[in-house]
Amino acid sequence: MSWNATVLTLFPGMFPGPLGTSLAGRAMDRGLWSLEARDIREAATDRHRTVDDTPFGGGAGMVLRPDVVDAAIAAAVPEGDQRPLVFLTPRGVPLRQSLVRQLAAGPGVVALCGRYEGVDQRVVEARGMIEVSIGDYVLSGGELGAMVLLDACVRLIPGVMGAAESAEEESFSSNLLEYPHYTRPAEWRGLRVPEVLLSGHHAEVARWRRERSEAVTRERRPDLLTHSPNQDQGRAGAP
Ligand code: 6GU
Repeated sequence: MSWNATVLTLFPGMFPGPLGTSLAGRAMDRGLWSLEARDIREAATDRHRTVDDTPFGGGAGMVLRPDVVDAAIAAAVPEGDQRPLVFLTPRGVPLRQSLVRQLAAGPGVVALCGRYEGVDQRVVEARGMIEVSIGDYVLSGGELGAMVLLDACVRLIPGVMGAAESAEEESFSSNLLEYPHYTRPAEWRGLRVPEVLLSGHHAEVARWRRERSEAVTRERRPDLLTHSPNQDQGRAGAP
């Protein structure tokens, strides 16, 4: 019973891409998760294999047709599949670690990558998709967003990370950014590592790190200090 990702995309050749290397790639080789990229175009029915059309109401760009997207999902996802369907789009809710934790704890994910101007909203709603964005900038498609989402989930699958890289202390477990890190040499180009880190006083080290975390969070991400931890991004339509 491993964690399974299905990606629906017009560019299946982009996968696994970076997910086939490093931590995620090794975890895939060990059978801890799997990735299947499916070409949305295979669900087109006309002889030109059309997947998109012009937007009702006018405007630039093209919109993926609901019938084609629905057929692509039906072909890729077995009846009764329990995996949530995530649509990667710049108009989605911002991806947060709370949603990553929920998804990583489940059976996997089906990720729909938008291209062109978007996807007909009727199939997004009919399929109960969670619309997710990875940040406040515009990408040319959802594929890189899907890779970001999958990387974030895969590293939380039990057995993927060693004890060494355990997720306990990291940024967004605590709603604080991480403290700065240092290693040898203790002096480099005349720059000393903060002395407290060389002191061997574990309580003092912990206090210093906490203080540095709070300071950098106030400076760079004051918004993180105003929410409570574990804000939820539940499944659309779920109780
Ligand atoms: Cl998920 N897709 C696209 N196309 N642009 C984005 C995004 C996703 N997240 C932020 N910008």
